Amino acid sequence: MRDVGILTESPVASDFSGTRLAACNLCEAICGLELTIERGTVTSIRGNEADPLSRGYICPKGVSMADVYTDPDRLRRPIRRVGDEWVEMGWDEAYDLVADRLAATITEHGRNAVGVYLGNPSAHSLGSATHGTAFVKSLRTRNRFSASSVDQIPHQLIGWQLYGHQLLLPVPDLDRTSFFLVFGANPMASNGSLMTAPDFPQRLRDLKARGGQVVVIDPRRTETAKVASAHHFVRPGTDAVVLLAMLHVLFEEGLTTPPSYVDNVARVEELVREFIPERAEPVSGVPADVIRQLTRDFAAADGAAAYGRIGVSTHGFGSICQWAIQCLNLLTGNFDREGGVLFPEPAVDIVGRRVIGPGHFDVWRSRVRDIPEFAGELPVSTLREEIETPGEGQIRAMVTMAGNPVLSTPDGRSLARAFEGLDFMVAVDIYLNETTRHADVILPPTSALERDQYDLVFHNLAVRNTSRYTPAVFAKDDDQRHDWQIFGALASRLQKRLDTFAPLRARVIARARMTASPAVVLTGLLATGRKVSMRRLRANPAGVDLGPLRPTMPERLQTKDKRIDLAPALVVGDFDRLRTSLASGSSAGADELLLIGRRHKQDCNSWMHNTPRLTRGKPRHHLLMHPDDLAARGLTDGARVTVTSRVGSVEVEATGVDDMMPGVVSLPHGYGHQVAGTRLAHAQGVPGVSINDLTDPERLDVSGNAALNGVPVTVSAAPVH
Ligand SMILES: Nc1nc2c(c(=O)[nH]1)N[C@H]1C(S)=C(S)[C@@H](COP(=O)(O)OP(=O)(O)OC[C@H]3O[C@@H](n4cnc5c(=O)[nH]c(N)nc54)[C@H](O)[C@@H]3O)O[C@H]1N2
Ligand SMILES: Nc1nc2c(c(=O)[nH]1)N[C@H]1C(S)=C(S)[C@@H](COP(=O)(O)OP(=O)(O)OC[C@H]3O[C@@H](n4cnc5c(=O)[nH]c(N)nc54)[C@H](O)[C@@H]3O)O[C@H]1N2
Ligand code: SF4
Ligand SMILES: [Mo]
Repeated sequence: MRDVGILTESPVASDFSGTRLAACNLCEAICGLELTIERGTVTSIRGNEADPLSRGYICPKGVSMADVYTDPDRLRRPIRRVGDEWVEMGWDEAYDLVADRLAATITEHGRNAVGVYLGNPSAHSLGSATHGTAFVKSLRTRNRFSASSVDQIPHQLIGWQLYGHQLLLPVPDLDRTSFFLVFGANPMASNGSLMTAPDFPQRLRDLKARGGQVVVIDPRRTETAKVASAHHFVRPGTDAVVLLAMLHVLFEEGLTTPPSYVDNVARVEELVREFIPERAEPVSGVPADVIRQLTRDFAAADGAAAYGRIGVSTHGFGSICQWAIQCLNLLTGNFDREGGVLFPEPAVDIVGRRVIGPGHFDVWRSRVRDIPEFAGELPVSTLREEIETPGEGQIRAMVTMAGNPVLSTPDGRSLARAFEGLDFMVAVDIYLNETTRHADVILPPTSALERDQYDLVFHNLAVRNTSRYTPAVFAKDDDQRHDWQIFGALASRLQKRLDTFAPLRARVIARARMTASPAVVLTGLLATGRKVSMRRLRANPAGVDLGPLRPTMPERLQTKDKRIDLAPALVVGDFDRLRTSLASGSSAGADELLLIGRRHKQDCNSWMHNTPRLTRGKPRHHLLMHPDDLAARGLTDGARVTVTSRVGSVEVEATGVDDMMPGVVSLPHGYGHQVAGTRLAHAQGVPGVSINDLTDPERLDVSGNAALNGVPVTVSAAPVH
């Protein structure tokens, strides 16, 4: 037997040879990894066969975990901008500088003058979950933003409205379902989202081998569509009418079997009455008979799960779509049943224990555009104007944490300009990039292999109940800091400068909370859950299996009356906007195309482009369009084209593929690297443009989530330079 480090949880010594277990933090699949280390250097990474959830799976990104650890471009010590130069500085000096500047901003202009943006890797770090959120709270600003509002806010809003908590989200029972209906997700490339399902490809093969069906609704014939039983094109932004027509058919044909704890079914029947499939067809491009048959097949299946992700979340009617998907599952008896959709029961019940609050909506609004908050956050689409518009409450200092909003949020180019106008900006990030280069100070935390990991968020969304704690593989250098240490240090320094009159007891408690390590906090959380102890997790670093998903309803509902109101006012109220949009017809003009995004297996949002392992091979940055759309514009395959939206314009190569629905074009997000000078040198050489120089911050769902998909654009030959 090889030494897999069981019970030896201290980081490896510099001359260590053997294997160690770790967890991949690059996507929601949270795969368990086995690292082979020779004399302190990682020589190979593979999937850990003994992991009860990921069962040995690994994707190309997981293999590059060690590249992040060794990357000479990765920041390890704080840097500060002096003129056009970046100079290293000591941690205490950096903390003091940041605390002084933030405290001065708050003293002079008030709490809301500090804006915060949390990026995606925040959700993948234990320290960020235990300490980052507390730091953000301690700022007591209303100007909180995150990548959630370019992602899954509609899910959270609907989870809160229907089930009483923003993170009480049912997950497809992928391993037992016999009908998997997918709207706007491409798990073959993304490895699943709000559905932690490592080794999605094998799980899908198993599903089909059981005789199950997979049906994909997507404007592109994606990698997932290609292995599905059926695929139907849908015009971007129009899924709501397809879903509502499906609900219409359920009622029309008497196929509804809602659970006893659901109210207002009749109200839903009334709401969807006008949405006949024949009306959905011309709007969406999905034939009426397909909608009818799909509904019948779904209702007849012995265990069916409807699921929708980025394609129908980052959508003008994301909340109606996510609500309708819940209704499909609820009304066909597929909610809270094996083979349908179920709620995971994680070892740390972040929902029931209120580790994260249930949610609220419209308790305050954005200052400039009057847009409601959700769960304490404002839509990131409003960030630029909150920085640039003078007046009481204007953002004058920014804190970004593990995010790159210049590439990942609508009209990122203008956001970059706004950052330049700030009085002060600090970024907690491991790289100098398109966003962090606008900061005055960058505080780089340790990277994933240097810290302890437990997935507080994703065990709550997984297709099987498991629990896993992996201690840091490598020790950090003395002059490195973990993210939780950075948040703790900043919070305490700010408190000293600002809360001098707070009661001593309150200050002591706050300080104790921020100085306990994430592992200590986790030990306490696990103890309250009583499912698995820290001791057991430490003895089983591959993870502990807690079994398949089980029915938990209605006990687990977080609503006051333990019932589900199927027709919440917020959703019903949004139907008027939908009707108006339908009455005004297609948003695209004669010459216009609709732009959507895409993800590739080897991409990781806007980062990881400085590892050659992931960037070699066929270029992935091209604009994909249907060959007929190319020909109609006199363009040929590979031509350089200008793509223009209301917001901006980019030049990029176009490729003709009949995988695209005619009238629809696609660009991946996270490209368009532009950091001049040192570091990120490799990413700088990665071609491509940022799709978010075209997406429009004015296009929002009722939840405040950005409608990144379905942006009207024109495409023409690029001028010869
Ligand atoms: N048009 C379009 N835009 C999109 C999307 C789309 O589909 N289409 N998708 C959206 C979605 S779903 C998301 S989640 C967002 C992502 O948006 P963001 O979260 O803003 O962007 P990321 O590219 O994930 O940026 C990650 C940042 O974290 C840093 N980082 C990596 N690891 C760590 C760490 O351990 N600690 C710290 N402190 N920093 C770290 C990286 O250097 C990088 O700067 O993009 C969104 N934007
Ligand atoms: N390899 C890789 N994996 C990732 C990431 C990554 O960057 N790279 N990012 C991670 C993150 S942060 C997230 S949130 C998840 C996202 O996970 P997914 O949602 O599975 O990822 P996408 O590939 O964005 O899938 C969105 C799909 O929606 C389609 N679409 C666009 N517009 C519409 C529409 O109007 N209607 C319909 N029905 N479909 C539409 C697109 O063609 C695309 O196939 O992936 C995660 N995993
Ligand atoms: S699927 Fe996701 S978690 Fe698994 S190895 Fe790939 S990037 Fe990492
Ligand atoms: Mo995301």
